[in-house]
Amino acid sequence: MESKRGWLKQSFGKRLNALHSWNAWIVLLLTVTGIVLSIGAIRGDLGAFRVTLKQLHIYLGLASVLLMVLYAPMIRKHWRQIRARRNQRANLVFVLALLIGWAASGVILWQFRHMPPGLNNAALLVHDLLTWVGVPYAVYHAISRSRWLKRQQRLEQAAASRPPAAASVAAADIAPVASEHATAGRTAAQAVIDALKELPITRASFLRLVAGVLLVIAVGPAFYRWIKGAFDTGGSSTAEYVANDGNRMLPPPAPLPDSAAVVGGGAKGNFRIYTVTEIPTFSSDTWKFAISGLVDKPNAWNWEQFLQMKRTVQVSDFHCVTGWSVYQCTWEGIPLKQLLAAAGVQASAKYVKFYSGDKVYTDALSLSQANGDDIMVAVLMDGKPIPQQLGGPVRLIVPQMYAYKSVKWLQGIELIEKEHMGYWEVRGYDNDAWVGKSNA
Ligand SMILES: Nc1nc2c(c(=O)[nH]1)N[C@H]1C(S)=C(S)[C@@H](COP(=O)(O)O)O[C@H]1N2
Ligand SMILES: [Mo]
Repeated sequence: MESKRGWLKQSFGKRLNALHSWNAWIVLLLTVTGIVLSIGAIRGDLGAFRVTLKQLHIYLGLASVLLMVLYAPMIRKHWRQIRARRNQRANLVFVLALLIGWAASGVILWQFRHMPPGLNNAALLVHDLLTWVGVPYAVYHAISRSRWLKRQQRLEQAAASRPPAAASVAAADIAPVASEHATAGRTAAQAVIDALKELPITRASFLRLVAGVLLVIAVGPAFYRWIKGAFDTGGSSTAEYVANDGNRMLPPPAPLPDSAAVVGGGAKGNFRIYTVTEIPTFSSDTWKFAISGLVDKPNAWNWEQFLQMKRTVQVSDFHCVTGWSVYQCTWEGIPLKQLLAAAGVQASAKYVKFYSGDKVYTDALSLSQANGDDIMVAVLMDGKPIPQQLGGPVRLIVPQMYAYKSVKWLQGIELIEKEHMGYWEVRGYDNDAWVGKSNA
């Protein structure tokens, strides 16, 4: 309350300046934390840091909302103040649109558990798009409004308003008693010269232009690639992963009729490739799959033996906890239920632990979760062998849970008695990963 009164006691201009610089700092910090969050590398060694960083990013976002709340009662007066400055008005509208868009999509992503996956997907797209546009704009804004550039502009204005000293001295020297005709001629000639001396654009606006062009060159290509991927719902990058698969698994798995016909109609959307290690490469010469632990019949398979197990086909959606989804994937594989039944789960077993061939990533389900009908040890997607980027040759699919449960490069299943916390769960993700189930 005290500080609120203090805030209102300040002059309008002072408050405006304070909001402006707070906003600048918070946008800068949001940019840095946001960009670091989007870097794949921090999924590895810095995994736990990632969860903390996301929390920090959310707090900063809330601070940005608070600034907008403080600014709201001032907006009318501010708008009137800058009535004559079209650039400033345009800047204000643009910046407010950016901040509101970031905040609205950010709140959805923050509260993803209470939101339908489709909305999360849209929010992530908007959040990313605004970042691609807004961050270069903020950099441009910072450069073009920098003190240094402002000083350049002032110097130029001062120079322009000064009389051309050299020219008048010269005129006085050469023609101390000029005829009227000569004076008129001289004035006309000087006007031509003066016009030639006038720069078509000022130095300051030239520097602004250079900064703008450099920024477009710097981010343009990456932005274009992002746009192409983000708005392509036909899974073109998925097709690319299939075409460039580094795994050598022979023979390739022969798809069942439903799989070959792609009964789901083809996955809608693109997967983002996530890994906490280098992407591993597998060959059927050495690849093995095993189920062990508290089971009556532990078993290990090589690729050829593994392919002899009975498979089924299912169509399901795939949701990542960071907001993106891929819809209607046609998966073919061995239902986990079937594997568990064949292995003979012992009464003491309570959890099913999954091991990735990357030797780092693990996750687990309770036995009752693991017996869900749609949980699959998948070998094909949309009729094609799962490529290494997407977790092939074999990955787990748990459609109704966030995809951090869907272990890529699955090679081991172990029945255990005590609960196991997976890679991301240890680093702060919720062990309860049901999609859309809100748990406050
Ligand atoms: N081995 C392994 N499995 C993993 C992950 C991983 O990093 N390593 N990431 C998980 C997460 S968080 C998601 S969203 C999905 C991503 O699958 P994709 O890379 O095929 O899109 O894989 C899950 N399984
Ligand atoms: Mo994820």
